[in-house]
Amino acid sequence: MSHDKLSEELRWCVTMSDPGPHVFLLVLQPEEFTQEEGYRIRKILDTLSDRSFDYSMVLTTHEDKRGHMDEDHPLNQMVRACRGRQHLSDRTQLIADVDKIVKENGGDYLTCDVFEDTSGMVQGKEEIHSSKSDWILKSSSKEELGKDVLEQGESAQLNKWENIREIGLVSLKQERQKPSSSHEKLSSLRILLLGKNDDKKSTVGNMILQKEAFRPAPFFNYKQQCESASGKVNGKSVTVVKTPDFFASPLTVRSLMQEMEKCKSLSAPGPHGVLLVLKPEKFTEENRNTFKLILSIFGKEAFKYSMVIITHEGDNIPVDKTAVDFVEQNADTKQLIKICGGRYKIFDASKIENAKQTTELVTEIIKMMDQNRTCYTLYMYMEAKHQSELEEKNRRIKDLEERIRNTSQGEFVEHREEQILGECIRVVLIGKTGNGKSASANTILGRDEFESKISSNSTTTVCKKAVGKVDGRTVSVVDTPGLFDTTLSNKDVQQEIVKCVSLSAPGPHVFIIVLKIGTITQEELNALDLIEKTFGPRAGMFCLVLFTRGDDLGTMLIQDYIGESKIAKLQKLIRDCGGRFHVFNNKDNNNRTQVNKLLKKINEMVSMNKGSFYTNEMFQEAEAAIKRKQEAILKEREAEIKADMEKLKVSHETDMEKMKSKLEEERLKVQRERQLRENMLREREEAIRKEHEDKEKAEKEEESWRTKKEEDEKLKKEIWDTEKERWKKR
Ligand SMILES: Nc1nc2c(ncn2[C@@H]2O[C@H](COP(=O)(O)OP(=O)(O)OP(=O)(O)O)[C@@H](O)[C@H]2O)c(=O)[nH]1
Ligand SMILES: [Mg+2]
Repeated sequence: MSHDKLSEELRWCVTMSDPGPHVFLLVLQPEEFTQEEGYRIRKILDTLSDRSFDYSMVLTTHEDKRGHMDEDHPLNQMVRACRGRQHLSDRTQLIADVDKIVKENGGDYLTCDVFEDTSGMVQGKEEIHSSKSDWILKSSSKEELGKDVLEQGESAQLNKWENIREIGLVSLKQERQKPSSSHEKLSSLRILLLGKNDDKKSTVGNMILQKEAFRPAPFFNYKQQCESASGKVNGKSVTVVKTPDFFASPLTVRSLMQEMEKCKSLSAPGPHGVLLVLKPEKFTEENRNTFKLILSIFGKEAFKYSMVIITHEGDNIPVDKTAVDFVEQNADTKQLIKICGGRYKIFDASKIENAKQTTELVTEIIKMMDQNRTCYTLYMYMEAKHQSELEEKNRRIKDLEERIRNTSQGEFVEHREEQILGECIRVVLIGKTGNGKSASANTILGRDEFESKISSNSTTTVCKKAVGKVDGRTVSVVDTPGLFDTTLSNKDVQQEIVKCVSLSAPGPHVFIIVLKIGTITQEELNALDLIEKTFGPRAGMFCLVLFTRGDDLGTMLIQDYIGESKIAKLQKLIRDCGGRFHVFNNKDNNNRTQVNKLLKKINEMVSMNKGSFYTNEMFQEAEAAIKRKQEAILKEREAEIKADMEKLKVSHETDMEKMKSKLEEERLKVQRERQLRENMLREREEAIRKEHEDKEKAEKEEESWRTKKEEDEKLKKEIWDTEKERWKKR
């Protein structure tokens, strides 16, 4: 590991064990431990404190063979340096050993003043001493630590992050208690560069360090990671951390936060200045918001450590004037500068070697440090994180409180009337259109609350509730439309039922099924089925049948009317309703006896039900049962369809097979016939050819016979002529 890297790592470790470690565990492997490693460990521990070894213990992870080792073996030397403390890997004993060290040191731990730059230790002995002097002994008991944490309202169960925060709380207390000296802090100035343009950030970083420490990434190679470089400015150590281009990258807020945490660890324990590098002409509102987002991830405190760096190029333009003009004109930049406490600096990127610019910037950062009295620390980051979590929790609590308030207020409004009137009996009237539900509701209440009239259409179209007194008892009545008439869809019926059950919240004590004396149609009987199905099997205990048009009964008793009825479904319905029925003559609405008798029956039912009532859950249960039944029917139907399909398939396949074999037969027949025809044709051709050949042969023979005859004739003639000549010559 390079010196720079080692220094960086140490700084991070020191930050993580803030306010200071109680124990250093030197984890060593006996057989592989060399003299050189021993020197290195001593160097690191000496750098941290003169008394580091008082807090150290050797932990060997392998079997201890020290007994067989030479007295001067580097491991033995290290154990002696650690005041003879050595531990073999045994977890239970380890804690006891650590406790022993803490006790021996009187509960002290090692700490360092705001974790000054430890890079000095690798650069020269003088600096090692100055760094060493920063370390002081601090005392803290567990109780004190717990108190700090409790002051911040933390729970006892601290998770990993909360532990870091716990450390941070103590650290901040110390930071705040300590007067800050900018010159002390300048010995390790840490600067974080944020910005869209990698080129510009590199330029600014190089200008600060006065060397080519950063190289801008080629435009096609976007740099995803933070880079850090250190150097000396006016003899002081400066670390610059360049962040990646968070603006152009497709980073999510989460990965952006992770990357920012990495950047922060590179500038641990925290940057003294966060420089927002921007190019005047390219700065947009979107960029400003991204800057704000990044800074808000660091927390509100981060703005106190921020400064806007405006880069400008070209000697020919009076830089200051243009940039100042720009700042004046560009509202987005102006706003960003404002939230950064009005701090901004204009850098001429074309004058990279101009040390004056760097000195001025460093002076500005020192000024900022003097104002802040500390650097931006891990604590602040954790605090910001914690704060935003707290705000989110508070917001959620407020939301919940609001909802609870609204709900209880709503219920209060709904039940206020009932509460004023006292204990309430909740009634819902259901039944076919025109059966007299509204008229019965009016009779119960003793006033014309609901519209009731003869009509071919539904008079009542929506559920409505009214409250009144019956025989000194409060009764809330919900009138409903003809829910079980065939005109409404199942979904509409269900919605209306939920509504009417909710209207009589927390649930109706009784459903009054309203029927009228007279002919009961098939449609009405179907509706009765539907009522039973819809409300579920448990609804019967909350139901009562009310007959209207009692005036039509004349002298007949309702019991006789029911007894004489040949409609089995009606009998069943009354049975299912626990034998509860009643009759109203709504034309005689001043007759309170009929109402009081009804209420008596209802009261008996309520006491039998021990005051329980029908709830939406029961309805949902019934609904679910119906759904299950429907699904079962559907499944059955599906199975039937499947079986039918299967049958069809089989018969189709058989048909197909038959068809196929028939087709094959046909094909073979055709093939055979064709073959036959072809054979016949071939034979015929053969015969013709033969005939033709015979004819040709005969012709040829005739020709040859003719030729031979002619030749014979000719020969005969020649012989004759020759003979004739001879005869003449004789
Ligand atoms: N004679 C007589 N008529 C009644 C009785 N009850 C209701 N009626 C009449 O029947 C008709 C319908 O009554 P409603 O109360 O509107 O019936 P409903 O069930 O509310 O009807 P919808 O609101 O359409 O569902 C009205 O003309 C009432 O006057 C009764 O007991 N006797
Ligand atoms: Mg009505």
